[in-house]
Amino acid sequence: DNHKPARLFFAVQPANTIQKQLGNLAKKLAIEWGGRCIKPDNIHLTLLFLGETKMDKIDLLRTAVTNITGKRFDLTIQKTGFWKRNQIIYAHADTYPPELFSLVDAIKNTLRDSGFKFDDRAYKPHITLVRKTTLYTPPETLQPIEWPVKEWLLMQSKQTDQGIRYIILDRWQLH
Ligand code: 2AM
Repeated sequence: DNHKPARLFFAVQPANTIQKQLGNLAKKLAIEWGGRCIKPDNIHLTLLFLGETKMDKIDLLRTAVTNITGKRFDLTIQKTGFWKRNQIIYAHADTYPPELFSLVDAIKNTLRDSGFKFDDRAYKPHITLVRKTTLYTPPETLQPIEWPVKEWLLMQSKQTDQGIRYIILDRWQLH
């Protein structure tokens, strides 16, 4: 159904091994602190949240971003944090490479030029691990996780009987 909006976002996803590692950490933290852990398959780092987008806009969206040339970068995930306001425990890095912010800026600029509307608040990179936690005292000391980022994705968030599922709609390589 082309007129039914889809919940879309751009993101990067780590290899399965890293998803499992972070997924296990999420499970452990949810048991310790309460809340709902993110399933390993759903572990990701959002670049830009678009929200409800009409399916017939997706081709335009793809075309708009296809000429973005981003550079590869490495992330080192070594910490956990807590946002009391939205009740999430997340994993994050001490510092993020400029290539990540350049990619996010390029996506935002391109989409703005193409007339798309999106949340334009400052980008705060984070990997959500647990939702609906009311109290958490970070940080959890992690063995640093090295994540080489080689591609970025357009994803759809779907509500299913088994909970939220993410579907990859398109992917672009970094160089
Ligand atoms: P979150 O994990 O901090 O909730 C899919 O929902 C992805 O888009 C999640 O990574 C989510 O971040 C992110 N996102 C960003 N802005 C959002 C918003 N206004 N509503 C829901 N998800 C949002």
